[in-house]
Amino acid sequence: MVKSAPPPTTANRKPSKVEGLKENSNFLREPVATQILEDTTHFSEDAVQILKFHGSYQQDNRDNRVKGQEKDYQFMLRTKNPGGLVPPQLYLALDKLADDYGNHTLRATTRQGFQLHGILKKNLKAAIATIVNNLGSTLGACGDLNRNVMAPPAPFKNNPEYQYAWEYAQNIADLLSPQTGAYYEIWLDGEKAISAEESPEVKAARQRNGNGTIFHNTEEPIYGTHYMPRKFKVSVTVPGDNSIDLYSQDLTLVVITDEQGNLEGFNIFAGGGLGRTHNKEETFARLADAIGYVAKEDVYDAVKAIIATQRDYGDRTDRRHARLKYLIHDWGVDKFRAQVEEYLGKPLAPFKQLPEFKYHDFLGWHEQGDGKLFLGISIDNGRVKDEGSLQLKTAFREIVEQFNLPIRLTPNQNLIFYEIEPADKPAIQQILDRCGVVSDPSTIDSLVRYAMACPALPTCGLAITESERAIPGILERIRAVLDKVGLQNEHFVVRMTGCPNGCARPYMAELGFVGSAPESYQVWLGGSPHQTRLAQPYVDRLHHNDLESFLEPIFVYFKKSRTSGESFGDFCDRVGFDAIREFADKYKPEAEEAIVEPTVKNRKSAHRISVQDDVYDKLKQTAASQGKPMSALVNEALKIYLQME
Ligand code: SRM
Ligand code: SF4
Repeated sequence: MVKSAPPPTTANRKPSKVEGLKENSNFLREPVATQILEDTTHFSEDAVQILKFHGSYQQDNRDNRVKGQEKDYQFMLRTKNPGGLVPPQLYLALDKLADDYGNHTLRATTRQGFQLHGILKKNLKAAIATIVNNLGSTLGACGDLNRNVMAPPAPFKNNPEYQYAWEYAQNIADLLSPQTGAYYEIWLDGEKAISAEESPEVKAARQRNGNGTIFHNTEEPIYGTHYMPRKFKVSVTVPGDNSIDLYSQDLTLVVITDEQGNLEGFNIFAGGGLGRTHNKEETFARLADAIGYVAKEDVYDAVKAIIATQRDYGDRTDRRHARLKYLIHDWGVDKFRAQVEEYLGKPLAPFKQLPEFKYHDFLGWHEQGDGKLFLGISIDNGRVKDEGSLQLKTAFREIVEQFNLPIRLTPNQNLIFYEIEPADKPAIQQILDRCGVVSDPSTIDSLVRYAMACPALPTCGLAITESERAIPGILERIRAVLDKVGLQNEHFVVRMTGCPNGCARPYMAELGFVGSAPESYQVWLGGSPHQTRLAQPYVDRLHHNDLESFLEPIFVYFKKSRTSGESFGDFCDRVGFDAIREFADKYKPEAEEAIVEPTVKNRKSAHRISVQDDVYDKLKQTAASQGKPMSALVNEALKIYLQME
């Protein structure tokens, strides 16, 4: 085995444990190759770190934890789908795997991939082999390397910029794909699956040595023995389209074309990232900076130069300080650019002017520009399942089976079917209607439409609070408060995560909830409706029971003091937190129909109704479990009692 030289950043300091595991893994083979053969329910801690590079996380069902008993071990598998592309054959294979080995659901992710949850160790090999044999891959979906490359999911066939974004998302994914044979040896007994041919340009670029960007005589010319210091996230987009949340990425390329639509080159943004740790100021969410422009001929070398800069100078001693954002923060943009230019062997050109970036979700029926149609469907928090009258999983399977349609997953956990013959629209619509799936986005509550939540409990080992399971109730309650204060049609971007890692990008939301203690969230305000500004933390711990009393004054202030058409996030950013706090402190709810308080509490308002303590406690408990405000429950109950309905 040829090892690359130790990275310069670890020359005088102790590298983190994972660096040693990577070095000793023989390019991601061990200890996974040995332990997958063992008849056990789980891998060792060391193997788990290497398993991530193969696209799988060891988890346990946290709902089933029992003190003194072995955890209910299971595995999450994540697919890598550049630009969100899921061919029909792969979709059907994933749908079946979810039933055969998983928890009967598929989870569309915030980076345009799919996750399967609940797979047992004994079925892991069969599951990965099935994915690879059906045109998919999980290689590099997790781990310290380039993750899924994102691109706007809209299939605009008459807009060359969008086509270039897809093409380059795929090519950069290929360029930075790990080259080790470990994946095929372990999961496919050494058989290399048939996959789409790489572009010759990409192949040549991988081997080309630009001033030290690659290692020679090793299985991994770009990554070397130690791979990256940490995960690395890339997106490719078009001017004005922020569907991929570009400011949160390590690296974003923006397609620049001439007036005839011919590709000229790319603007480069770098240094975005969201993961942080509560109470550790040295960790923070950061927006990407504009770095420069590169002509299309040099784009692969520029990407390699950026990768080499982070690979060689990123912090390998402290994993909390290892992302590219910290390197750029510590160095400043100029020093970073200079190092990239050294690897590239030439200067980057100045950044080209861009229009304002806007968020698009592409939901509903649309023309795709060549006579065919595409259809974007909203999936609540990305969870594809059959439940009650909503048979989402069945609907998607039937559509793919009958019409053989390719899919693009969106960065907002939704899905787009495309290449639809107009003549097939009625039959597809019929399947959706029968399965209770909404295709007209205007009928979805916009709070729900633009919201996202990460999986959190019960699968995520890092979750502090609920997220995916809690957000439907939270959104209903936010809607109720908006209705109450007279903001009936208002909507804004709400995002929630069960911990500060930021998987549903809450720090870019107008209202972000970040799990901070059991049943409590840090609340972030002031992001923009198009995710171009970072929100800021407003309170550190809001117990979910206090949601209404917390939001009401802020919404009332927003209603009274907003400028015409101003969004909630823009308002919070403009007036500032001091003003919001001052208003909230002085706020007294206007005459309410019924506010229920325990008898011992204050009775100033003429409209308050007192109840006994035990009734109050029970009411509070029921309201929390049903995710409803107490006043709504009281109203419902009283109306029945008074025979008003
Ligand atoms: Fe994430 C770790 C889920 C997008 C930042 N993320 C995790 C793990 C694997 C938990 C773990 O390490 O044990 C979560 C698995 C939960 C589960 O039960 O499935 C997890 N992350 C997800 C997904 C599924 C959330 C979703 O709602 O869709 C997303 C999968 C994307 C994909 O297909 O590749 C996902 N994660 C993100 C994003 C958003 C993005 O990439 O656009 C971020 C913030 C952006 C960033 O990276 O800065 C994100 N995830 C993290 C971090 C913090 C990284 C950091 O720099 O500090 C962790 C923890 C870690 O790496 O140590 C993490
Ligand atoms: Fe888990 Fe935290 Fe990511 Fe949510 S944000 S999936 S709780 S790591």
